[in-house]
Amino acid sequence: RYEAKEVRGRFAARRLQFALSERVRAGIRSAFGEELSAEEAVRRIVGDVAAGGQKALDEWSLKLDRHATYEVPKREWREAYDDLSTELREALGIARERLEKFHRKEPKGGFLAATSGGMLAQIVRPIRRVGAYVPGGSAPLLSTVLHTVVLARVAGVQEVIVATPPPVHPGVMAAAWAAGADRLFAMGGAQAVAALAYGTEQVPRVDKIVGPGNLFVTLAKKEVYGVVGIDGLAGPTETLIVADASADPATVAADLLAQAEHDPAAEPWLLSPDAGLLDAVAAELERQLETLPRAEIARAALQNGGLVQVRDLSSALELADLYAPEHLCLSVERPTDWLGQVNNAGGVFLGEHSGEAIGDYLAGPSHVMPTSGSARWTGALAVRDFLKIVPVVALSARAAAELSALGARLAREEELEAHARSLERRAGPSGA
Ligand code: HSO
Ligand code: ZN
Repeated sequence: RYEAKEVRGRFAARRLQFALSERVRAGIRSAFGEELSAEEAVRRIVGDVAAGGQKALDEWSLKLDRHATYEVPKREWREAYDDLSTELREALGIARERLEKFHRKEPKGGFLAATSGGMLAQIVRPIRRVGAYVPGGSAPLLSTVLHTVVLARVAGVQEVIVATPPPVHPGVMAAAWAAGADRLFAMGGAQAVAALAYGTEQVPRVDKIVGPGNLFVTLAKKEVYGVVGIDGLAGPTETLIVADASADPATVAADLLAQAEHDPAAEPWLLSPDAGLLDAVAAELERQLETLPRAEIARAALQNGGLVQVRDLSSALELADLYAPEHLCLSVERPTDWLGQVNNAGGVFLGEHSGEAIGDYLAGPSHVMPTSGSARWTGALAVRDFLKIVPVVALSARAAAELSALGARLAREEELEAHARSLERRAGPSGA
């Protein structure tokens, strides 16, 4: 329980952090035989796989995941899909359709501007081969397969490769089938990211890696950026709920716990001007935790977030903007009225009906959203993340003549004589 002034500084200073738990520290010690930072451990794994290919990938996988890597043949995905209950197949199918429908609405065209001076255009091309990382350690996030692969498919990516830690949960295979992925590799962690970035004898090298992951996956994405593209760096998940007296405390508590159960490092926050609501939610949290299977994780996560008493909704929105949450949920009387005040959020969930957990599965937008304050400069995963914008220049002789003389002036000011001469060859009868 906090006052607004107690969290303001924290919200403003927040950034992606790579804090190591004692468990992870011990894991590194036993795998490397020495005390290493996570960054150094990841650098070694990535370097090894870059140089050693498949053999290095398998060795690191055996050492860290206690499983060899393998490719799951498509036949097995289909079997896994066929083995699902009719109800589950229906849910997957509708989730896929709704993702597709939503993301097809995204603009993905270029433009063409024809003038007497010729033609200028932007053409848009899909990235050729993409790797989607799907976390598997803490929970088999089969929805994440849909929430990455479907967008790549809508963008027109030629080949979509899914990587997920071994052993692969059948639900993840089934989701790969439902989403229409091309290949599925049982490989996880930094070694999987390195394999996707550099390629191995079995894993083809991709052009961009998307999707969330743990500390090692995230550090590896940072390490291979430049060799391949990445969508961003994901930290622990987070939700910030702004609620007023009209909110149902049990629903608010349930929403906070839904996010909290992801990760002991998750951050669930509730901001409200209503002290009564904060008390009621606190009581509800305790009550609901009693029967939650992942209560231990959720309890730890609740320590990272908190219930914050604010002066009014306007100051709640201001604090929310400072925090730049992955999910911003407005459980207030007239939620739409506040949308104009929102600048920094991965996704916005308006009103009590728009539960964030619905967004996790089948509202429509991808649930891959910016965390750790990166909503200040980037948005949720979109079809655009799988597209490249390529400008095209096609000038007429007349336009070239006009522009070249001007260009030559600028080139000489930059002390680039070869540029000036190249320009002047096109500068018309008086120029050349
Ligand atoms: N809330 C997660 C996504 C997810 N939840 C997948 C359940 N499954 C992303 O913030
Ligand atoms: Zn979730």
